[in-house]
Amino acid sequence: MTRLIYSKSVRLILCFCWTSVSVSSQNSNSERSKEFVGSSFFVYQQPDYPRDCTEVRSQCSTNNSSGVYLIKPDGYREPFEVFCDNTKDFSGWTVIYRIRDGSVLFNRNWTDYKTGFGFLHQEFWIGNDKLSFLTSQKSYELRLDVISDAGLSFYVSYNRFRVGDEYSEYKLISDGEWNGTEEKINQLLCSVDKEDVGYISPRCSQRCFCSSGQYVCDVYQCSTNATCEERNNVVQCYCNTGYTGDGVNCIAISDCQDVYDRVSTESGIYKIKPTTWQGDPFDVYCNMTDGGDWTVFQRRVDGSQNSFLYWSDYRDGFATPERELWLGNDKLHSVTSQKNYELRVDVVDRLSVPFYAKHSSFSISDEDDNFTLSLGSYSEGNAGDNLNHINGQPFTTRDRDNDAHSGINCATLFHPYYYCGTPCSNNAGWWYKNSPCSFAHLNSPYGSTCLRWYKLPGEVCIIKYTEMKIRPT
Ligand SMILES: *[C@@H]1O[C@H](CO)[C@@H](O)[C@H](O)[C@H]1NC(C)=O
Ligand SMILES: *[C@@H]1O[C@H](CO)[C@@H](O)[C@H](O)[C@H]1NC(C)=O
Ligand SMILES: *[C@@H]1O[C@H](CO)[C@@H](O)[C@H](O)[C@H]1NC(C)=O
Ligand SMILES: *[C@@H]1O[C@H](CO)[C@@H](O)[C@H](O)[C@H]1NC(C)=O
Ligand SMILES: *[C@@H]1O[C@H](CO)[C@@H](O)[C@H](O)[C@H]1NC(C)=O
Ligand SMILES: *[C@@H]1O[C@H](CO)[C@@H](O)[C@H](O)[C@H]1NC(C)=O
Ligand SMILES: *[C@@H]1O[C@H](CO)[C@@H](O)[C@H](O)[C@H]1NC(C)=O
Ligand SMILES: [Ca+2]
Repeated sequence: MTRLIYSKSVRLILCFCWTSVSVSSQNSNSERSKEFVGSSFFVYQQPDYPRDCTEVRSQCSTNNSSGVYLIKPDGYREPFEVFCDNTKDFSGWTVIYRIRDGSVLFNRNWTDYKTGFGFLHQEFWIGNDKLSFLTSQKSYELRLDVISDAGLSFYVSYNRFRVGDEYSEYKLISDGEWNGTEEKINQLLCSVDKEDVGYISPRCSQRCFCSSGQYVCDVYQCSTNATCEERNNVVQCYCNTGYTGDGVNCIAISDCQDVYDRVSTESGIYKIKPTTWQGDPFDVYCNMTDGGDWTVFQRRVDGSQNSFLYWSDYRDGFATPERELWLGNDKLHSVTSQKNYELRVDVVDRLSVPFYAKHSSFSISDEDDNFTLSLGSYSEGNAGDNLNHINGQPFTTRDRDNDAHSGINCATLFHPYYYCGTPCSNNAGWWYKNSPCSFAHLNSPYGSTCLRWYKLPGEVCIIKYTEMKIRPT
């Protein structure tokens, strides 16, 4: 930790010290000055006003002294007077502000700051409107000179300085860097500005704040899972998507329990990154009812998504988290390999009567093991246990028959006189066994009698809605 002390006595002295801020065009070989290279100094371009003090200096002047000159920045309606400082750094500085003796009041309203006030030879503010036009022309360097009457004299410079227009409320626009003495400007702000203002340096290397008149800095470093950037005008470390924290410490959001605990208790779509997941964070729907924490991996609502799909589709997932979805067996495996999860299945019949079933544990193995289902016992609900039958079964799709039904692929099995007298085909990926392939067919075609939960009391023939989700126990 670096501790820099700026004593209160210096703060008082600052009130009487001499400060000025000036801007200078960084590129003295600008297009415009090149026009004059090789010109005779008899050329006198009266209507062509210099656009800043750098141009004043390069316009064949016979007198290079500091003083008041007329300039007219691009786009500004008329020329106006500025004070050009030609004493420092080989000159060309346009002075935008000076405080010297307290003769001019600086506590003023917006309009005054917009138009400018004071006297160019004494104390003044050039005016935000002029400053905006002036600094929009080229790349400008800002230099702040401070001389205390104790003899302390220093300056800080900023290598790209620009002020926006009135619509932006004259926002300070800059992607530049303070040169070397960044500390100094902050010490100043600490002295004259309000206390306890946190400040993070542009590259997120330091965090500083004012504490009882002392300027204190900490080492500040982004987590490897965070990025230093500006959001809503605030530069700091921000955790990458899929992580949460203050930017210095970021922890992965590994499932909807982490979302509930650290991000939000609202149901919706969130990015998660299970600890064993090598890829980018991915979207899941978190259902925060029934105590929260539920990571949804299957839902049917309207048949908008065809689910008669292939091994790779079921492996990678399909459809959209907010409507119909299959999260994907790879992702489901990576989520369920982190903690112990329980399962909840919701089934709504065609008369809109809701049923549910819970199992005490749920996980699936990886692709090498064909996403085999490991299910705990039926623990709660009113929909009945239709899943224990398929516990321990690998996953089957139309193109990968891993079921226990010899000679038949349950994923494509046709039932001529099946439930409710209407023929249908399973036509879905699932953990099938043998005869019957399964008592639950939650991925089968929407609207057909094959989309089914066998032991559902009441109206069994058509299911309107299903959702399968897990949460840590
Ligand atoms: C004014 O400054 C320019 C650029 O530094 C220099 O070439 C010129 O000789 C100076 N003129 C006088 C009168 O000092
Ligand atoms: C330069 O201008 C200043 C005031 O603008 C004047 O006092 C000074 O005499 C001038 N010098 C020359 C060499 O013209
Ligand atoms: C701003 O202050 C000036 C005096 O400094 C005054 O004339 C002017 O009316 C004020 N404008 C507003 C909008 O308050
Ligand atoms: C900072 O100032 C020094 C000396 O004035 C200069 O050599 C250096 O290039 C400057 N660095 C930046 C980033 O402006
Ligand atoms: C960043 O995330 C990875 C993967 O989640 C994790 O292994 C690592 O420890 C994290 N780094 C830090 C500094 O937290
Ligand atoms: C969330 O889960 C509840 C049951 O816990 C279910 O009734 C509801 O339909 C689900 N909501 C969404 C939007 O998935
Ligand atoms: C996975 O299924 C394939 C055929 O789809 C089979 O060849 C392979 O042996 C199965 N793997 C395991 C571990 O059962
Ligand atoms: Ca088979």
